[in-house]
Amino acid sequence: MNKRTTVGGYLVKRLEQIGVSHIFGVPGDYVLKFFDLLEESSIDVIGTCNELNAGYAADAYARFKGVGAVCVTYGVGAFSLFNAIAGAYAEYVPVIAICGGPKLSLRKDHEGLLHHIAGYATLQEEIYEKITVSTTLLSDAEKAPAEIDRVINECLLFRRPVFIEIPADIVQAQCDAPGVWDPDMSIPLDDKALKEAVKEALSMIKKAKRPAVYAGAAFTKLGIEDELLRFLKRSGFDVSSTMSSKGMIPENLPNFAGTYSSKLLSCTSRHVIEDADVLLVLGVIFTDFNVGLFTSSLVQEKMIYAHVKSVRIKNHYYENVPLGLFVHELTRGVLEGNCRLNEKNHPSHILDAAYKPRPGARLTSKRFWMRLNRFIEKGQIVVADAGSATLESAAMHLPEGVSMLAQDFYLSIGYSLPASIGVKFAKPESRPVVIIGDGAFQMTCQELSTIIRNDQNPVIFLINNEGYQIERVIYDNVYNDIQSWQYHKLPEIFGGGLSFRVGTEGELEEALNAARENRDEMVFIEVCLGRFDYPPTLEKLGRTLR
Ligand SMILES: Cc1ncc(C[n+]2csc(CCOP(=O)(O)OP(=O)(O)O)c2C)c(N)n1
Ligand SMILES: [Mg+2]
Repeated sequence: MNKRTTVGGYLVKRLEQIGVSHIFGVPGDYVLKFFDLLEESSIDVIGTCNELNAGYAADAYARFKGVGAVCVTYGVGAFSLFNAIAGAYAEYVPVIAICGGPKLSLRKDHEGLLHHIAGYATLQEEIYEKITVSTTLLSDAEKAPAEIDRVINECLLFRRPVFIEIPADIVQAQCDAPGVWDPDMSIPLDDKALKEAVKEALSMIKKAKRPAVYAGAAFTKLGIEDELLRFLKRSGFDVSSTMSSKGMIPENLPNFAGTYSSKLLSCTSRHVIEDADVLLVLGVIFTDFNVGLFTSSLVQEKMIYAHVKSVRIKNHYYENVPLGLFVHELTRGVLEGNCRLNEKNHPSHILDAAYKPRPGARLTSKRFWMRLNRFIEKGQIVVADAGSATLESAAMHLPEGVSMLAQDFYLSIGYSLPASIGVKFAKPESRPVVIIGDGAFQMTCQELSTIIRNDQNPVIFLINNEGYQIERVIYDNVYNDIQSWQYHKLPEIFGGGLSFRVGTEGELEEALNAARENRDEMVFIEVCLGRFDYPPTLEKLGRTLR
């Protein structure tokens, strides 16, 4: 006779087994019993001010821990969560979205009367089907274990979100207890395809005079950054990161050429990538921003394109070739080479210019970003919001041991502040440095209260440029203005942290010193910049889009 448990208990156990130690969410009557089970478990429940922000936090958590989870109530909760899960789907982030639901026993005869239902009871699951790799409505307790295992498996395998609805009267229904969690997650391997792909790639590489690597975030997601680093060190090939893989490659590596976004970012990376006669595109998902908003001219005939489990060279497709193994074999086959990048062009030189604060001088955006780059230090994780913050952060030169998180494809503004909460729970030893525009901040600012409530210690730079500057730079009209807030007063209202409002270079220094001295506290810095004071990369973006 199998051991028995409850459906809710089964789901909680699986979450524990796959490494979820924090779950983000907002309760509601349809999901209270499941929240009780979470509270009794080893998983910490982190309440956020709304479901969208819980989703953002779970997304960021998943990017660092390999999986994240969020739990909300039916309808009002699940629909509020939607945008965060759509972002996770777009950016390949494994988030398990769990939602309570009205009792099945009531749905039969009273569906139209049940609160929070929009349209009909299964509508939310139908909608979630479009933005997840799998959904399930746990309507049969005996079948629930297989269903839970199936969707969790798909979440981890495809590294994309899934949706589980657990009706209130199923939470405590009996089912078989879970065994060990031990599914085969390995990427399928076709040994012959691997050998042929490596052979073809090496023969191209041998003839190349200017080979280069364009490396994306798949290495971080698969936890195989070391394979890439070994290849880069042995081959000496010039390498650029994408915006989303920024920080993955130590930026002091002699062959690191900067972050690539064609005409938007560094000239060095542009030349290295666009002048390469063989370009190894490894673990990159092409998006408009990582081809410089279509300002690039990458030629497919010169590319060796390897992603999670396939390789494409010219018109040859090799399936079931795991990225890590492919790069491993390339490292074995490639000749040892020296770095070709001219030291003079190394991106680290952007830090050569001395920054001497001029205490009474009005702060400009150029000087602010120059100073911020010199503030970033080991142990921090830069969490940049969509808009100028992501662009300018990508143009920074990061010290070793600093990574960057940005939703650089889906670009939902307001993501960064709640995301920093997930980052801190996933990487407690790190200090998030949030860079967020005033427009973005107005979307999700309540989460300052969650940061304070959980004694988190981010440094938050709120860039007050009086509205939607990234839109102003393309085309300006009154709709890019926003209500002016006394942003620096919010930490006091929410109940903690240190807060500063800076308008001069001297004031910025005082705030940065406080951030350095108070490492265990949230430090909030409202940075006042002119509404038409466009930072350098944003100016380029404006020119491109105009
Ligand atoms: C949720 C969401 N709504 C609207 C947009 C469209 N949008 C893109 S950038 C932007 C303005 C960003 O302004 P702000 O955060 O102040 O950054 P700035 O460019 O001023 O530094 C808007 C409204 C979006 N990307 N995401
Ligand atoms: Mg703004």
